[in-house]
Amino acid sequence: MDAPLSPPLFPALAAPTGRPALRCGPDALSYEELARAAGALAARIAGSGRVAVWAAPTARTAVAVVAALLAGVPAVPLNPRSGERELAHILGDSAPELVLAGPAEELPAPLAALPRVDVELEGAEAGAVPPPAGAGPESTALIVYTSGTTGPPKGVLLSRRAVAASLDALAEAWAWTADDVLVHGLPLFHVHGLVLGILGPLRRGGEVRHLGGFSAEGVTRELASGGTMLFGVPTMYHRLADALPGDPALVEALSGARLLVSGSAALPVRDHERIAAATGRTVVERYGMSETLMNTSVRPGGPPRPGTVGTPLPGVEVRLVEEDGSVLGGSDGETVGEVQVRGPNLFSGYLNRPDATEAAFDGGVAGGWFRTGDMAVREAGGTIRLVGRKATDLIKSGGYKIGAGEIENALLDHPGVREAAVTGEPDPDLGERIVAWVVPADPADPPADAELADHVARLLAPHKRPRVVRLLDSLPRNDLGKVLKKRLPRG
Ligand code: MCA
Ligand code: AMP
Repeated sequence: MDAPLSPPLFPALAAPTGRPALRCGPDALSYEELARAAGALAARIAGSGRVAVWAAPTARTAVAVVAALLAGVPAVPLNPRSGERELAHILGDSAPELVLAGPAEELPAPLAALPRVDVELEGAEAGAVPPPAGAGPESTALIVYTSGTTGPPKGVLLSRRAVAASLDALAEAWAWTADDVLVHGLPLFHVHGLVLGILGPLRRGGEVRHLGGFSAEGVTRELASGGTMLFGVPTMYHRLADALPGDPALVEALSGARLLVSGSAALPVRDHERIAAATGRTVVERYGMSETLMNTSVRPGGPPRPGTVGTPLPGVEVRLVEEDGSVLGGSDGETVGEVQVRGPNLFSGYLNRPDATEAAFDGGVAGGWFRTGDMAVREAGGTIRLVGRKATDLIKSGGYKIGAGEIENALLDHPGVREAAVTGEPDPDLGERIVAWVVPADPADPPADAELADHVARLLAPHKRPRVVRLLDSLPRNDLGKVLKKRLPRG
């Protein structure tokens, strides 16, 4: 018997109207126009294997991803600033058959070797959308790459079921409807900007306005002209909080929004307070992960809970597990356990990494509980407060998750570097900044800080570059030669 076909991810595209769907810079598409553009592209790529999407912050990226989903073809969003090593890894691992990109985009060498399909904003006939041949709820919708502590990033397989379940749970928790107009300037190659920020409003039949890039002016302009919701990472809210005192138009714009949502990292209580004091609005925090999509959220309209990530979303089970494996029962607000998650929002595994998939679940995949690596306490009423991470080798900078090992390997490839260790240290803007501890090959002629930053940006991505470089004569190591990062001198 054939597997059941997936219900449509975008009901509003099945019987499209002239309502606005998407706006980014000069490009604006109604649902009718989106159905035509994405439908025409879906018809071209239907039946192909995975497609890579050059995920520039443009309307064409949204059209490309929607087209892949309509065609039932897995999409691999690529950071257009990926360095050569990162890009080579992702292409080698995910083996896309095609690359979808705007006609004006210049693609780097390894991508130029793939057949390319230009993403156009004008489509031919309405109703050209083919049924997604064989795409059931468990079919892969997206493959999103995420860093681990060591080694290159892993491809997270997100099914159509997971995407639909998570977006619908958020809709219920936030009363998110077709009347909402979402504003954001997030990158479009991760879950936050792409799944929540583009697919979210389109699944609801509402509108998204992407800023092209984040700026306080863009936020002001779009919220003041009909935007109802804002999504951002804490760095963006920090920058808005900094701007508020001198910017009455921004104050008015944020005050008028229905919902301000922060996620991807912790929003410091001080920024919560600065925004609430200036605008009267409480920023709502939600907690998720590439592998789990969204797990918990503070509920709008409830008591403000700065510093917490709220309660589990509908359909999501969350438990806290202590070091000895026992499941925490109470809500004492003190006992710390690892956050483990079960529900329809979970990923289907890491691409080509059955070992890593098995290890990511408590007792293996069969148990169903995904180990997030985040440490938390449970407060009265079941509210989760995140207090840290199990792995100190994962850095969250600007809302991006970055593995220390990946950067160390890149640094060691520089001829001027003999030894390298990478840590994160607190940063008021980025949350954490990447610090490279380097033993130079030639102490008399160490590489310049900017040279090392450029080297990492070129191999991996600009957001993975060290913001600070500290030179040492040697790295502190134990008897077995393992680097003792806790013993690095404080900056
Ligand atoms: C700087 N640049 C360079 C170099 N230095 N380029 C090449 N080589 C260099 N050495 C360029 C950058 O590309 C960029 O260009 C500009 O200079 C500034 O870069 P940077 O300093 O890194 O940016 P920033 O101003 O610090 O960015 C802050 C930010 C950004 C806008 C908040 O960090 C951001 O977009 N964060 C979002 C992260 C996110 O979406 N995370 C979601 C994953 P240009 O100015 O032209 O761009 S987490 C997730 O999905 C889970 C599920 C969740 O819970 O949400
Ligand atoms: P990523 O793997 O890039 O998807 O990042 C997921 C990680 O981001 C989670 O495991 C958390 O550590 C962190 N995160 C996401 N949302 C929040 C939040 N609201 N508060 C604190 N940390 C968060």
